[in-house]
Amino acid sequence: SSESGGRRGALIVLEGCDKAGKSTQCRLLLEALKDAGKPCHLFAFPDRNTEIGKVIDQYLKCTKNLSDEAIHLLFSTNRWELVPTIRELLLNGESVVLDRYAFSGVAFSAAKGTMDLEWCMGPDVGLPQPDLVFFLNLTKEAASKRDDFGRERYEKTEFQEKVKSIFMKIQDPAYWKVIDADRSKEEVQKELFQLSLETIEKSKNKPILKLWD
Ligand code: NYM
Ligand code: MG
Repeated sequence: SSESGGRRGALIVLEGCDKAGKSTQCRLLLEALKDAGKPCHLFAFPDRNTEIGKVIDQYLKCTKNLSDEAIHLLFSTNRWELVPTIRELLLNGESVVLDRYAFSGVAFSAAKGTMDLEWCMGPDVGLPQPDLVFFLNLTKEAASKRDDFGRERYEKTEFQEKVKSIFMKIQDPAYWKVIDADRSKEEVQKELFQLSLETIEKSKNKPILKLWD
């Protein structure tokens, strides 16, 4: 189908701090959409299976050190390497659900305080713009009741607070929806599913826009 005329799928992103329940909700959302007869695919960023993804995995596990700039660019490249696949699916009428995207890229990097926001956004300018971003918002109190952080880089309460404040700064009301993630997983799932169905309907005849362009 053509870029402007065809009936495309929707690009739906789940974002949030660590422990917000993104991966669980992504899985549940995919199942629900499939059960509703909506063709869809799930990808997670970072995609740790590619060559670049393997380097990112080592960095996150602290078995490899890289400069803040270098790892930032690798996270972005890890998205760009999947763009042809994502575009093809969307133009083929299939929806794509992403567990994290460029917003995590900017929020986690800018929270370090060594790179400014604009610089962080640069490499991701022009990525396919999501039709909907769910920001799974967990209060500090609710977060503290969940399982402890793992041992990966960035998994510290104080750092996560900085990350959250940057997420709030870069949100665009055109596609950003804050979801109360303090509720049960069933309640959250129901809301994500309903909003996703609406977005899939509304996006069908819209062109794919470019992020931060
Ligand atoms: N992360 C994720 C970044 O720092 N930049 C990015 O561009 C992306 C996509 O990687 N703490 C961080 C956020 C997480 C970590 O993500 C691993 P996950 O979803 O736990 O695999
Ligand atoms: Mg994690």
